[in-house]
Amino acid sequence: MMFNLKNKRISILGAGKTGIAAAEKVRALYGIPFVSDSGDIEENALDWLKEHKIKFETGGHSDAVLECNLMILSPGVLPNSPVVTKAKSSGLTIWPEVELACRICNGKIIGVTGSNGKTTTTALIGEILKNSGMPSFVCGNIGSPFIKVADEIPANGYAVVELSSFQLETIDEFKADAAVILNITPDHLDRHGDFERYASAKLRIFENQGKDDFSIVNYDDNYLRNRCGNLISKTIWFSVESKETAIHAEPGGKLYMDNIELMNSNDIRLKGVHNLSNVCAAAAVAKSIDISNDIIIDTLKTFAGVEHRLEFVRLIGGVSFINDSKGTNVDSVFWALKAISTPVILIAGGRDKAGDFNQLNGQVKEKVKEVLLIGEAADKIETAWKHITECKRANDMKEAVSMAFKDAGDGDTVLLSPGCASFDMYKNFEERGKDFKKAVLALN
Ligand code: UMA
Repeated sequence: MMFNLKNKRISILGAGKTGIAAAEKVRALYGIPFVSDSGDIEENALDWLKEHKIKFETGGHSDAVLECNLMILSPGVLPNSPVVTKAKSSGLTIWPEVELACRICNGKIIGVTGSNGKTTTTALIGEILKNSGMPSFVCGNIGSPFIKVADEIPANGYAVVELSSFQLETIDEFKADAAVILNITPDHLDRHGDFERYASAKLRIFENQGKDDFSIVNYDDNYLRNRCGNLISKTIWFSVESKETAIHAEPGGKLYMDNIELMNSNDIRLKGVHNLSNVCAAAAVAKSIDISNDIIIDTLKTFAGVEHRLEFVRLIGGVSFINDSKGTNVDSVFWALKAISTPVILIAGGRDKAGDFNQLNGQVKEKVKEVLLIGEAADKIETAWKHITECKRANDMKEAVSMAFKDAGDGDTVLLSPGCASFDMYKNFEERGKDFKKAVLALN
């Protein structure tokens, strides 16, 4: 039964996309929201709060947030921050936004997490569902909070939810009917402290599943293979390295489903081995909900990927420009470089998330002829790579793009794959990617 919000006082921490969407939903379902932000609230959101006479505070979380029946956390709020710790010790129920969304959702939930590829895979699953004619809503970390649509999903419909470790870390009974973990490599160590805690947050996606639910797991990821062998749910393994799994694909060969040949890997529009792995995961989800092979094949032939994820921008003077602004961790830079076969001029940097850039030394040495460094992490990255490739500094994106174009030769690729968060220079990675594209399109 749907969780009843009527007349409940709900404190919402954070007034970004998530917090405002949560406040809208609480209000629509007759609850009483109180929105609290440690910083400022954007003008539009502020206008909306005032228009609907919703109580709010800015510049810090006061004890007023404790006067509630339920506290909802935006993903950016640390679960061990003073205010949350205080709320916990006073016995309050504290949920992440996705927990509340799950409890007001009548439809089925497909949850997708992983360190890399989750946006592409979520979008691809959404596309397959759309093409199958099933009611479906793509949401979550991909950009539009789950809470926004949760109660609009019919019983025969699906929420396809991209889930981050931030969202999963504090779940209670959140359950996905089909849950995917694509891979786990170090990310967000600045927040989680260490890899084990980060990985454990991600693995919570399987925690509340029952024997009729599906867990879809990457067999090629050693860590996942070791940790996910004994899940209660029905596990579907996928692989691009082993033929042992029911769903597997060979780069340049075939994609197999239930060990039956589905199509040629080369006919899949998304390119790169990492994407082949994402495709296998999406196909496994589709299979778990009985979508026909024809729809899966047609979608894989046409789906071109998502903005800011290895997005081709322009070819000018023999130089290709690729926007991978969504590449916010070290591992995503690895996969971006792996997907490109030409010499690369790499634009990297931003706000560091305790990433280990030395891990890329082999690839950088082999492929990257020059690195243009931007943002706060410039010093750290330069220290890691100055002995293996040329490192230069740029003051902003426009300068980085123009320096890259000047230094690039015929057949080279200029790749923006920052390996860092964007928040030191931009509002988010989308703004960073758009700024890159603007600078590229202005070249002549
Ligand atoms: N804030 C507080 N108290 C705190 C911390 C922050 O009030 O202790 C306030 C800030 O002042 C700010 C607001 O919270 O006003 C921001 O909230 P938020 O950081 O949770 O961001 P949202 O705008 O709600 O966006 C979030 C996700 N952001 C993060 O996880 C940091 C978005 O993912 C997501 O698209 C959106 O919800 C919709 O679900 C972005 C992201 O960077 C893309 N995700 C990380 C990633 O992909 O690596 C996890």
